[in-house]
Amino acid sequence: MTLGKIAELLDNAALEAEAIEQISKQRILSLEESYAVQGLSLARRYKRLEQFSGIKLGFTSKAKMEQMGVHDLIWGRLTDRMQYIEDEQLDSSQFIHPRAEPEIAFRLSADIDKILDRTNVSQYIDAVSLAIEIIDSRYKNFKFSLEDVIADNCSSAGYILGEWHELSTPYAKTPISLFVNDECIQSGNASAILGDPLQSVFEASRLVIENGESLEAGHIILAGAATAAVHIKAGDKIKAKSPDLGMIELEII
Ligand code: OOG
Ligand code: MG
Repeated sequence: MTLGKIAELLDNAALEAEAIEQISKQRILSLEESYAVQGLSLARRYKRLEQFSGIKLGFTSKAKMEQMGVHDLIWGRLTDRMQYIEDEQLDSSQFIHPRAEPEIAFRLSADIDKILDRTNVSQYIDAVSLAIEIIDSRYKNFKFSLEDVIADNCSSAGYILGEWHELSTPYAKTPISLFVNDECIQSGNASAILGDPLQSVFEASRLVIENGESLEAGHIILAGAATAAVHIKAGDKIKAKSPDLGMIELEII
């Protein structure tokens, strides 16, 4: 099976909301090949006029690593088509077995041209927000190897951003909880994300530079989930909350 064919299978699985067998059960992919498949499947989205909108990191918290049994940092690409706004309803029929997870998002104010660190980050990032990521593995039973999930664009399916706050907001240790139908299902802390979610920005800038991807002003970085993900279904009302970053609500139909 060629890398292009694998990209086509994964892209069609997402389009048709139909799960497929894990690629690793059919063909061994190296990490490099997995990222190449991801790039090829994104190229198919760009051809349909979806626009690159940023990158996401995955497995940046212990809660997520333990839930999914994968222990390496991964990164994927986001597009404008994946963004939902709060008043919009999320149509569950467009997904296979969607899950929601609470995250922190950062907004870029300048194009990334170097690896960021604490001394220069304020020249590149101007805002932070609470976010909900919708993940939806294209593999049956939401089961995958590291290589599988990378090829599948790290299960990226959707994201919702809360209100933007200045970078001086005390977000780094803010408590974050996720409610389904007003019941708190997950609670954690932003510091679960690599010790400080800003660390995800540094990692993202390194990955972007190393991989020749361009991350520009206006794009976003999703730092990774602070807690394990929860299943969502039609009829659910999802809410993420932080005392410092506010609240996001989303209705699933
Ligand atoms: C892979 C994506 C992981 C995160 O925030 O850790 C991720 C998955 O769990 O399906 O988005
Ligand atoms: Mg995530």
